[in-house]
Amino acid sequence: MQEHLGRYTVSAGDRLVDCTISSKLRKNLEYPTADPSSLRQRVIAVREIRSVSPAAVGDFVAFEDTGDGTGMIYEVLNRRNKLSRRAAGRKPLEQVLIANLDLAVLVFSIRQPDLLFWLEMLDRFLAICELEEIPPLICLSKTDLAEEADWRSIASLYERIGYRTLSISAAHGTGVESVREAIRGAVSVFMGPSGAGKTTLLNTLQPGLGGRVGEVNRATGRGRHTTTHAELFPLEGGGLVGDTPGLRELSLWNVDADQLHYLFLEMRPLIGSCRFRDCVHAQEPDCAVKAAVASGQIDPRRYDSYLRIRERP
Ligand SMILES: Nc1nc2c(ncn2[C@@H]2O[C@H](COP(=O)(O)OP(=O)(O)OP(=O)(O)O)[C@@H](O)[C@H]2O)c(=O)[nH]1
Ligand SMILES: [Mg+2]
Ligand SMILES: [Zn+2]
Repeated sequence: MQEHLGRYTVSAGDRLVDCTISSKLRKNLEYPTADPSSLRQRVIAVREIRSVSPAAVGDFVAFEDTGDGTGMIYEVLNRRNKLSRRAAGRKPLEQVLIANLDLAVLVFSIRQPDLLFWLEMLDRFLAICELEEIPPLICLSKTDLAEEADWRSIASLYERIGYRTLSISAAHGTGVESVREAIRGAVSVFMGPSGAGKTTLLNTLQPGLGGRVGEVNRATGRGRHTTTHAELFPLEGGGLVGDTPGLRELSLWNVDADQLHYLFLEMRPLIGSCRFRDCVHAQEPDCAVKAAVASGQIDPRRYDSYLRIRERP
């Protein structure tokens, strides 16, 4: 059997150590107690992102240091939070995309690819951020390709819910300074669909921060997954920031369908006001959430996302 052993770059003070992971860790997700004398450092890169691994970018780990630039991770310390998804494939496996975040920068382009196709993914990201208590920052990108009227209503919708939303154009440099301020001093990661402009925005913020920039396929309007692995880079002025490969889909991991309404901020105040105490706001009569959709207090598209995520997390 072929196995992909992940390679991890661990930042230890001013050194980078190329680590493998102990077979014990790979097989056993229960971690032993930390040896107090061990080095506790953060993983800053995962080379093999497709493999579902016990360690993720952003993790603090303990590792055996051979002193020659290599080592072996034997423990992953408790995570403050994590962005994960259900790994592709039939087995229900968790794939942690990144751990211990201060901020998730959700980059969605207004055009190329079109925002409307990806709003459900944005809602999925926001639900995960609520679950993990990671503050999200929504960046609507490529404003140079659209009229303000095309995206203003979507920006205001998310702002009304309570999400900070920036509209930016890396091409014209608009809004870039606000992003720079938002991520300064924080550990953050840029996520979103392929081709949304994550890498371009990172390179605009600080040359070399992002990797290679891809061409969006003009025919399909889709990106080509130019960025292939997640990695954190130090920011001038403090903090770490990571680029990630664009996602095609985002399956929620570990979300109880009956609790999903808590992850939609605008639904929270209505929970408990429906006729049935266990109302999931789908088929039930006298549902406060559905009434709010009908009256325009809750956006019908957000409600749609809620129903779709309930059906297929
Ligand atoms: N017009 C315009 N094009 C942009 C802007 N930002 C990025 N692009 C273009 O969009 C395409 C994709 O950009 P990338 O930065 O590679 O996108 P990405 O989100 O990193 O994509 P993946 O790495 O595949 O996830 C490139 O052709 C960029 O030149 C922008 O602000 N305006
Ligand atoms: Mg990229
Ligand atoms: Zn209800």
